[in-house]
Amino acid sequence: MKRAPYILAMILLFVAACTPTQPPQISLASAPTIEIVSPPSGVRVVQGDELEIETKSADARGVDRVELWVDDAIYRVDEAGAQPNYHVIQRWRADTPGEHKLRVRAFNVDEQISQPATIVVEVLDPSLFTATPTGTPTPTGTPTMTPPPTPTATAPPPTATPTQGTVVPTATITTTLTPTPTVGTTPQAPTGQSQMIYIPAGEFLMGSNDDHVLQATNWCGCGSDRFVDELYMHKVYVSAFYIDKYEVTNRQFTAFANATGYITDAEKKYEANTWRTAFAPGKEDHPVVWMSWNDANAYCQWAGKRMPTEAEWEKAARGDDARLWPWGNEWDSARLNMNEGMRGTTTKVGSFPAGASPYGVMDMGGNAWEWINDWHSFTYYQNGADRDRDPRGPEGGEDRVLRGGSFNNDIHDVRCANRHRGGQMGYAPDHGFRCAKSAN
Ligand SMILES: [Ca+2]
Ligand SMILES: [Ca+2]
Repeated sequence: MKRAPYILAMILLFVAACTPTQPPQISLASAPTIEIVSPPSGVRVVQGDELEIETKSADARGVDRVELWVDDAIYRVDEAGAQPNYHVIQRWRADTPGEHKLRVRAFNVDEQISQPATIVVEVLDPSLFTATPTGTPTPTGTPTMTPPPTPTATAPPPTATPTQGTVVPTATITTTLTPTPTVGTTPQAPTGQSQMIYIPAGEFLMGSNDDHVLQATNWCGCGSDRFVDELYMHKVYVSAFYIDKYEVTNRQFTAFANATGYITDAEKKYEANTWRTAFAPGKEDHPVVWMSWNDANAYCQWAGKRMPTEAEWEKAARGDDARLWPWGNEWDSARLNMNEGMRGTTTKVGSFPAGASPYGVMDMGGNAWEWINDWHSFTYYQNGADRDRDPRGPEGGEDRVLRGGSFNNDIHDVRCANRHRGGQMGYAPDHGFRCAKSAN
């Protein structure tokens, strides 16, 4: 039977000749894209400075994460959480003088990888700038070296504008002083006012146990590194506080912007998309999105409130029985706005009363991600000395926390215990917030 392989080969050749070859661009075109918006390649920084690397990535199926590589070693990874368009500002400390190659690449939810975007950064020895003038020209003679780009991350976060003093008293806060759950009641559409819900003092179970993390990892089909920051479940005492019943809406943010002239981080960067472009007619009572942590902080201060701590947010979302989602432990995608609903956008706040938390707080799962006051740390649940009583997060960090998932996200992202993170100047089409207030 020597002829059989020969005949088979002829058939294959014939089929190959008749079948048009697939152009390789097909697979490339379906991969995510990424670009480095700033700094430009060739930028010079002084050793010890932090450099901000701003990237934009896109993929129709959702960008899953962005990796920053420095000189062929991975430096950091940012979770995008299935964003069609992901904007992130990563920071790199320039500790070693010389030329460094910085590369970023994006992964989509199907683990397809973008072509990397690369820049070269020159890190300058600080002694060049501290040396006493000797009258001789500096070796390089480039006067542009002296003012290195100062990372704006070290600038203090914008505080409420000077008009705050006159504005605050007019902020309308109707506080619902009902400590009893209001589950199942028809949500009252906010009309520029902000209802708050009282969360009584007491302990609750914060974080996840190993089973929860394993379950989330299985749903996700990803690595458990995405969930290990939820470990371990621990008892936390939280003093009484109020939290907004709804995410802050376009209507409310408009009142703030009109009263103060506040410009969001996305607007400062002349983004094509901002909260204003997302605010289509009819979306007055949708959560305001494209928000950065700074934007959320400025609004909450203006409203005479503050951002919630991570412990406050999680307690308001899941009560004291360690449930997975605000309504309980039975998955039901009809109880919230997440990606199984295929909406691709926000919904009016309070549209899912069956998804209310035990205290009656709305949209704690899905709709918009919510910025949290605290810095993010992977180990804070494990090693914070004061974590068990009104924890306020680590003293500092690179990222702030986001909670709750959005219309873009999956079953594992919208769990009450899920923690997400982002630089405080970063924003995205599904990043919003709500405010809180201490009860005393
Ligand atoms: Ca939400
Ligand atoms: Ca997470």
